[in-house]
Amino acid sequence: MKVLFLNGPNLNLLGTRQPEIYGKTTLLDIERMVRQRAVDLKVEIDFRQTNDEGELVDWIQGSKGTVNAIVLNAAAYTHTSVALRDAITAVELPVIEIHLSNIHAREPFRHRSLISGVCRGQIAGFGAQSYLLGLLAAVNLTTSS
Ligand code: CA2
Repeated sequence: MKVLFLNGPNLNLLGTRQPEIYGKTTLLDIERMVRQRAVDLKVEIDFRQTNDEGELVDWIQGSKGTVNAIVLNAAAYTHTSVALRDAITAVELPVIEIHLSNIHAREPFRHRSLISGVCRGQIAGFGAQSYLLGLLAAVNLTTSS
């Protein structure tokens, strides 16, 4: 079983700025945590980050037939990208939307996700743990279907 983790814009800055919102953990720390848990679960991980919307779309399209599920922190594109929504719809794979922060408790423009309706579910507000919860959700979806 293989799970693709995709991370959107500015998540490469994690742990370096705005620690009051996003914590002090870097994206590399999170990747290590995910990989460690994946060993126990016997899951192969592909973990990527980009600041480019088109690259995210390309990665989602290219994942068909190569992974069992996608765990996606689309960052700001969550709230703006019809292109991502369309790519998720087209790929016909379970996509789990995750966020570090509770987007529903933040500014009104973050309450709306354009991708929620085409994802299998959303995990938000648990900091780095959101990634581990996303991994568990992906494993459960794949092994119970
Ligand atoms: O809470 C999340 O995971 C978000 O997806 C993070 C995005 C934000 O636009 C979403 O509304 C919620 C922002 C990621 C940028 O992260 C930064 C980290 C450090 C410094 C600056 C930005």
